[in-house]
Amino acid sequence: MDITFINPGIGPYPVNFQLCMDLAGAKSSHIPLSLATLAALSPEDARLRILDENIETLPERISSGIVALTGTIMQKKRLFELAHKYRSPDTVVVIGGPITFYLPEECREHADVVFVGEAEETWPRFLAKYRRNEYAREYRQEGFVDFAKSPVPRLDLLKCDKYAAACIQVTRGCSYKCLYCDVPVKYGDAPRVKELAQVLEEVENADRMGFDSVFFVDDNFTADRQSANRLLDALAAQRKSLKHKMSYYTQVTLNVAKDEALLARFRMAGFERLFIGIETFNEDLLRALNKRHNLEMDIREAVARIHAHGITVWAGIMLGMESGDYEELDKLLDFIQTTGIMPIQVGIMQAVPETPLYEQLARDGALATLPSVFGSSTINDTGIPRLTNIMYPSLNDNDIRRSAGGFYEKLFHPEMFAQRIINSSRNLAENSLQTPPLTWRNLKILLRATAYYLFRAPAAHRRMFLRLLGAVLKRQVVRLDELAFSLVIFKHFHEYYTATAHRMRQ
Ligand code: B12
Ligand code: SF4
Repeated sequence: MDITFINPGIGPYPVNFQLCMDLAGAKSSHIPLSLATLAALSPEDARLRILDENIETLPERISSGIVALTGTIMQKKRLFELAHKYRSPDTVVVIGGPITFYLPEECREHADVVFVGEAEETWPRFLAKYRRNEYAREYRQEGFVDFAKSPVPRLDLLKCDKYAAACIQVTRGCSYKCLYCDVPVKYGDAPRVKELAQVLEEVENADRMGFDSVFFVDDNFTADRQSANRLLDALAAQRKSLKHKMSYYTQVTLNVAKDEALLARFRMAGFERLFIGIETFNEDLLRALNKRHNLEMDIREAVARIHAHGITVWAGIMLGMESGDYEELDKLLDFIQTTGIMPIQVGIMQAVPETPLYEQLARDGALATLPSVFGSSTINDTGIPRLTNIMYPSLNDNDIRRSAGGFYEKLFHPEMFAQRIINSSRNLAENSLQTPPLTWRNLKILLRATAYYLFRAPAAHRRMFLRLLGAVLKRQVVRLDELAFSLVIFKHFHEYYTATAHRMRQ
């Protein structure tokens, strides 16, 4: 049995860092974890290969066996092109991944078999049937799989040196019910957790394959607080036995700030960054979105506390949650600047099918029909024809475009960015005792970034770089590892959001 797993190419998006991979010394930011997991679920005697168009050129033809494509909605166009290209009497094309949740019919038109949902149970079932040539057209996971049975992903089949970071998934599901979020719907509201020993084995694998950076891809890493504590202690204990000085990051909720012991554990385990859906500083909106866990303590204090543990706060920010919000954009900008959070995903709210928000807006007749555009303005497969599927009574698309475009430009203006780094470092600096030594890899990144900013970047960016260098000399910025990282990602954010702002104005 021949199986070729394929991750279709994708353009730049806010958090795939595609426009700064040259500085990071990689081709793509993260490994395609789903494909490495599916490979581990395939029979031992199968001939397997994983191809990722984001790091390599795909073959013109695949003459036999199974071509297994993964994809998100943003990959739709390329995904379907590849499905057509490889479909033949001797090749069975199958499609799975997040896209099939929302567009199963469209996927069915382009593939021989479609998988909806988690595939730990359905993939082996399909392969057994495939051997006997009696497989179904669709495999749909009913309920949720026993996540403890998800196997150790086959990193050995990936070209690991082409990626900046490995991915490991520890939990699935989240017990909060933010109005706009599809995670509780798709993965359940009772978090399922992988065995601790397996997670440690996955970290060892990543280390062995040469990674020094791991994204724990859980939607809410601390959804099961007890297991999270146990894992963090185990990761801290494991550090010494690893070849690389691992740097970790993940996604959590803002209320982790209430638990100083938990934050200390994150730091001891080697977590450098936490991605948090801050969304807005407007408390009424947070309540309306059922995101009360962001209000369990003062937001500014919560951010400062996380920073004080030497951990950078990466933030998701949502615009356009109600008509009045656009007038508040200057206040939002001030909030972002003074807290020193690093906004990495800034998008206009859209309603994702099956979420409580979607149901509510559908009932109110406030939904525009945009079949495959939802999630946030940054989740779409059609450029930006309309910015949101939510119809606001007092805002039209042009207002949104103007306000959001201007906001992006200010937010990622070099001077604003530099000031933000200095502001966030104020608190990080307090914890300079825990400052990790600059690794050889970070040093190389810093050198590459230095060469870029001095010799190739626009003049305003060079000035930003020199200002930050001055801040290092004055010891306003002490975390050189984080500075290297920020300088790298600025290139991506600036290019991405400036281009988006430009498109919005057209
Ligand atoms: C890690 C991650 C990333 C990483 C790495 C992406 C990568 N290299 O693939 C980074 C940070 C780069 C990223 C970026 C973005 N991401 Co992202 N990301 C995730 C996250 C948190 C985890 C994905 C993961 O690895 N899961 C673990 C694996 C094992 O699970 P899985 O992918 O679901 O695969 C299982 C099944 O789906 C199925 N399956 C998957 N593929 C296939 C294929 C076949 C043939 C079969 C049979 C089965 C199958 O089997 C697997 C095992 O059960 C998900 C959220 C989530 N909970 O899944 C969002 C998610 C995939 N991302 C999303 C988005 C929107 C983005 C961004 C556009 C965000 C932004 N605005 O910039 C960008 C751009 C996307 C890109 N690929 O470049 C959306 C996709 C929406 C959609 N419905 O299509 C998700 C679902 C988040 C959400 N809830 O909205 N992302
Ligand atoms: S937004 Fe985050 S906290 Fe809210 S339900 Fe989704 S995963 Fe959970």
